[in-house]
Amino acid sequence: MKNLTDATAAVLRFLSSYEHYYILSHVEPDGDCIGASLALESFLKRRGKTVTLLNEGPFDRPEIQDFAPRFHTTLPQLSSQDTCAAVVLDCSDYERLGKLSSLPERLPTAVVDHHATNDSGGEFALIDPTAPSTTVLIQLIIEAAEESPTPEEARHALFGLCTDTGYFRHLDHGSGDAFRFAARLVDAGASPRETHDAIFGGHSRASRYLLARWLQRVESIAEGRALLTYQTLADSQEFAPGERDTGMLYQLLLGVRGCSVVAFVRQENEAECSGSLRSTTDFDVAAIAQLYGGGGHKRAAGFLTDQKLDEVYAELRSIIEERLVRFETGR
Ligand SMILES: [Mn+2]
Repeated sequence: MKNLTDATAAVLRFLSSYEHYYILSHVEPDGDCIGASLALESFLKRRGKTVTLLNEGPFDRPEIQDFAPRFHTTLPQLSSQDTCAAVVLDCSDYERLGKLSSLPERLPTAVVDHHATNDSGGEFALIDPTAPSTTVLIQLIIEAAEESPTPEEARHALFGLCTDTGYFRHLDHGSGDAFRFAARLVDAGASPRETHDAIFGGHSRASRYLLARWLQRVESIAEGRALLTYQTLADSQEFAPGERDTGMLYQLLLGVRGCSVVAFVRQENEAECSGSLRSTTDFDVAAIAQLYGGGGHKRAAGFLTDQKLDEVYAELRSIIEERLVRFETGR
């Protein structure tokens, strides 16, 4: 990670300067932005501040659903604007705040983030694309105040760190920092076992049957180097209320010997299909998502299209097959 001493001190100064803080984070929240929001809320409160947590939602992911009642989903009425400020977490640009995106423009704002595409400058920006999670940056702020996180803060921070690193599975050589941050959180009262259960447990039985359906349909292309599957509208109706553990699908399929690319197409409604792609090599799935107006990262990308399910599935199959051959022969 970068040397963040000055940026951390500046944000800490910002967090001392106002009475009330609005903490905002990206739509479709995940464990990192929720964990970062909750850890920061606790830290500010014990320093005598008041806090409003904001996130548009939806709180679809099972591991964060219990926290949903603590978040306001719509713009608050600002009363004493002079003593209020905003902190935007885990969010590469304000558009990703959804309906709440106008709030930071009306208030003094600090930004804490680890997205490479975040170009927010400003005096109060703590941004490090090499940080494994936003919660690690919140931890830095707490530790810079010469305080240890409370057990509650440590739990929320480890929850975020484990979410964004896939419980450390996505970390590669040179990621010792993540473990040093984690070690201090465990010393401060967080439990790796409870964190694992919180992130990976709690699924409905129907979600396991849906997983079985996806697995039964898996099709192998390019001699098993890519695996494809899909979900129809009828599946969604059969396995309502539709909790989807696609993370487990990717993990199971990418764990198949020889497989390095996974594609999943889902019929969202009568008019639209979504596609999700994962890769474990330099094979660029974002470039494929972009063909459908989507995007993402080289190894994880997605898109939404108005093409029919069988159409987009067949098309995706031949695009992946063709590109995999080109990728492997280096042409
Ligand atoms: Mn994050």
